[in-house]
Amino acid sequence: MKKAFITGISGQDGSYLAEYLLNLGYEVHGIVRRNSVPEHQQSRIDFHRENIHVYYGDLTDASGLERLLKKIQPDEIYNLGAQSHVRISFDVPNYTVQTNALGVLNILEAYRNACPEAKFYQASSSEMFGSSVDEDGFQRETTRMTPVSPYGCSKVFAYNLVHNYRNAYKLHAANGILFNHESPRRGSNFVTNKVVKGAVLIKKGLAKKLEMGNMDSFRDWGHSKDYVRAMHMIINHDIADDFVVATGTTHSVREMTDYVFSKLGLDFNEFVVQNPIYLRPEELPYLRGDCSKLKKTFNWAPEYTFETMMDEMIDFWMKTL
Ligand code: G4F
Repeated sequence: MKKAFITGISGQDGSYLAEYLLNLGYEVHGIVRRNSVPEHQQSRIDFHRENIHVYYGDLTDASGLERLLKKIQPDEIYNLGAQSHVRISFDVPNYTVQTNALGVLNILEAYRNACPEAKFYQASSSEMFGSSVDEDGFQRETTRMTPVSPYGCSKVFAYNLVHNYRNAYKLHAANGILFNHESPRRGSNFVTNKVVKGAVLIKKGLAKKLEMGNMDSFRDWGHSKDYVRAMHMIINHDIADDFVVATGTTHSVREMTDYVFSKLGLDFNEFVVQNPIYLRPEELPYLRGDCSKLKKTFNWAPEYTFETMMDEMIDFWMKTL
């Protein structure tokens, strides 16, 4: 039985990855941060609580990470833990860098000292590309990285550290460069789930308006379930390498909002208002990923389309609220 260790196990991706690996017969271990409301801490993994080994841990706590990795001796380490909200990274830049950049240094050191035979996956992000787009309108593994947020800068630092540890210490450390990925489990302060939840509240007469930030940026939105399959392929590749995971299609926030409200028989123009608190000091205007390398290497293809993913989220909130 293979053993996996997941940081960020209680997040959207961590919970889907834990389920995916349990179904493959893995023994799954993961860390959660201490939270003053314990009920909020593990809600996404409650269903599997009896099958998952959960420990308190934090990427900023180097000695705790090393102690756990020495004890567990995992075959695969997935580093999905992060301060993952881009706008909030402008409010808490120091914390974001401590967790997303120096936290990766901590877990790479723990990995090198405790279980160097294991394989390592780093959750890298399309936010690293920032304002760079290739001439054909895509971002890919070779696109220049010019991040435009403390979050993006922290992820570039971590991405480069993974290269350095791979080369310097001959570790099997890989980067998945994931474009935006969503699901009903997405935090409702990220734009897709915020829009779906807000529109359903309006549809049910429980809210009158929805406050948003910039509606003119474009994102390449895929489904988290499709992307955790890619993570498992990437970590298990013979060679530790870097792969873009994306759908290759892009939509503006405005188009996405229009799709959701229209599905519910509403005109978003009547309900959506801009509130400057949701604007970012610097915006990343356009993302569209080219994942040819991933497709060619693993024959990976997403099962969800933009529409089936958004429909699943609408169904979820219609049933939940
Ligand atoms: O949903 P978002 O907050 O995602 P963002 O900033 O693209 O980051 C996500 O994807 C990255 C991959 O590229 C991940 F690395 C990262 O961890 C995270 O998962 O915002 C998407 C777009 C932005 O342009 C934002 O300005 O939606 C725009 N937006 C407009 N109104 C809003 C809102 N975003 C949020 N969160 N809330 C709004 O009210």
